[in-house]
Amino acid sequence: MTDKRKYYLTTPIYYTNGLPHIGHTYSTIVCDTVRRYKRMRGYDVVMTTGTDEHGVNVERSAKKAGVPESEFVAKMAAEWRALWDELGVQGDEFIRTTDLKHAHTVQWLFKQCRENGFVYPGHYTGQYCIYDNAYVDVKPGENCPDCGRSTETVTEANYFFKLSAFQKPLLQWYAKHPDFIQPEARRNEVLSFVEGGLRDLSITRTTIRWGIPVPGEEPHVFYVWFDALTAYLSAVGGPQYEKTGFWPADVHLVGKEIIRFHAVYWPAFLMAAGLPLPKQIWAHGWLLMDSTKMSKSLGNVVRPRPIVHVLGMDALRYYLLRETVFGQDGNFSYDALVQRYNSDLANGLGNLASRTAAMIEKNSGGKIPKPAALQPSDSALATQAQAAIGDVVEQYDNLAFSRALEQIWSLIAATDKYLTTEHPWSLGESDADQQRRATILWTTAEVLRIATALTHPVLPESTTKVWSLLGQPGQPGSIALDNLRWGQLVPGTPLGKSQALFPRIEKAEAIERMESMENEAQKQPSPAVAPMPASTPAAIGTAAAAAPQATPEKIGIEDFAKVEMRVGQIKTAERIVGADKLLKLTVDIGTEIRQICAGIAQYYEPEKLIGRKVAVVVNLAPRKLRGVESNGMIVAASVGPEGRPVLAGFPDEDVEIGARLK
Ligand code: ME8
Repeated sequence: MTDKRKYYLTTPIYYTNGLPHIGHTYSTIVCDTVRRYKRMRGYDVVMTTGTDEHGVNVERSAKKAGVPESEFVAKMAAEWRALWDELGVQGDEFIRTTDLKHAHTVQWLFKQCRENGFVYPGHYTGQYCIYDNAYVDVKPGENCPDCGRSTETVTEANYFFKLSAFQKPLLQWYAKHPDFIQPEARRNEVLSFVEGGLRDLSITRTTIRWGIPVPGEEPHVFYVWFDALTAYLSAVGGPQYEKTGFWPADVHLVGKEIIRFHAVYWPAFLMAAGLPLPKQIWAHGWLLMDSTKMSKSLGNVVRPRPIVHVLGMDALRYYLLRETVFGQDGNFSYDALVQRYNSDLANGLGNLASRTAAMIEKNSGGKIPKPAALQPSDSALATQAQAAIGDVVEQYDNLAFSRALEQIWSLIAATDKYLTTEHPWSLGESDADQQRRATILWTTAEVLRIATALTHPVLPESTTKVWSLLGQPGQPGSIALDNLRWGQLVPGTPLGKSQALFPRIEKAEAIERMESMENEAQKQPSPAVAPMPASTPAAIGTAAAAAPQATPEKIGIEDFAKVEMRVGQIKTAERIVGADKLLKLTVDIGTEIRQICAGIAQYYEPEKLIGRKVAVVVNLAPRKLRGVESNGMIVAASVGPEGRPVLAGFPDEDVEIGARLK
């Protein structure tokens, strides 16, 4: 049992139809900084990030890459994860919307909303592009903005969420919780949106296949935001959220373009289900490139990897938090990045740390010296450092990162100035001089210790190095900020090994290296688009049987365990008019009778299949084949060059229907 205060914060879950750029990196680094800071304040913190993997765009991207959606999103999610590791992001939970526990949470939330009377069946009408298989946001008669082809007005069955019923409750909630939406400008924007009236929301689709099925209502799948937002709850226990104690979230941190979904839809879904609401939604500004929002669709993106490669992860973290006022838009430029790196990190923190260590090494045998009585100049610095502790804590609390860093850096600048004024290097060897030098060096090292602890949430890698250089035990992240005080640096502590911190770099050269890496990266196909091994099982129901491979891709047992295969018995079988390769089967899988289409019509007589036991993949997302719903897949070997299907079976024993194949 822990009696620590709990704190739960989230990044948006990012779409997997692209790779992360530094806009996404910004949100994630902010969250990671808050997470580290809150830990240092004694909270039991959970931070989640993750990937939003369903929907038409993923369906399309996977199709373009020529791979199944599941394979596509798995590769992309792995890339996102790897990148966060490289940036020192300590996410506690990486939630994917294709996780089973997430599907259960979405289905459960829907059930709660429905039972409480806030969900009803209806019809959605929109302009549909048959070529792209998606609704597009145009008027009747207009062409598809993506492919230019004509669109059709299509009406499909949907479930609707009664958002209109929540106008009053939401306005009351905002009034009672004035800090719910931050910053103020976004709050005003949301208020006027809600005051203008709310329309009910379509939350399922029957034209999309790649989504979480609505139980018992196939082919309905959940549509975008009902699925995505619920990830915040899935990450901390889903229906069992009370057990983890992390719901409601303390803050959902998002970019300003998705504030409405978070501050209107999400609280309405939660109210409808009778669940507690998050405490705050914080919408930050955008990183701009030449005054335009950096975004995948515009293609004006800068990726984090080249920056981390050339300047280190802390340089990017520092730049993003120092250069932009949190909440407002900020411009990105390589020039300003390298400028900050050289002036603040190499010449600022890095230089102070290495010269302090060198002076202690030389004058005090590598041990922290013992100070004598402080002079006014020492005390002035002590006062400034002590005040910085309280101020910086307050600024972190208000997510005012740039101000926090500004204050720490003015402490560093004051210390540089102090050293110049006191010039300990020109003191002699008399007792008084030695004592004075010891006092100056101790004071300098003490400022450095405090600045290091305060900067740790932003610069985890380099502050850990400075910490050990000062001979401090453990990690700066494990100290309690509430106990940080001036005067705790213990004389006699041996210094640790010195390590390179921020080597100065020539600006033009650094920019050239980063830009050329970025250009190279832009030319590469995304990992999910790169050629991948074809899938091997001769699956009937999929379009084509794959050729055998010389070296199939290895998977772990946990991957295999995701495929739920069971013994099924064919109950009925019939041909499908207009589809000469397909049979429509009904199959008993123990718990229910499923309708499954199988591409075996040219090789098996339907009537001879009745009663036959077959292996069935039961947890495959339902799909339509030639307009007929198929909910599962029959397993077969693919034989010969034409891929003749031979049903897998159980000739030796009368196996029980529903038995799992493992
Ligand atoms: O919207 N500047 O995902 P997404 C700052 N899946 N932040 C930026 C940015 C920029 N130029 N570009 C992106 C989605 N971001 C949904 C979210 S949440 C339940 C579902 C950041 O991949 C910012 O946090 O488009 C923004 O809100 C998010 O990335 C959008 O990521």
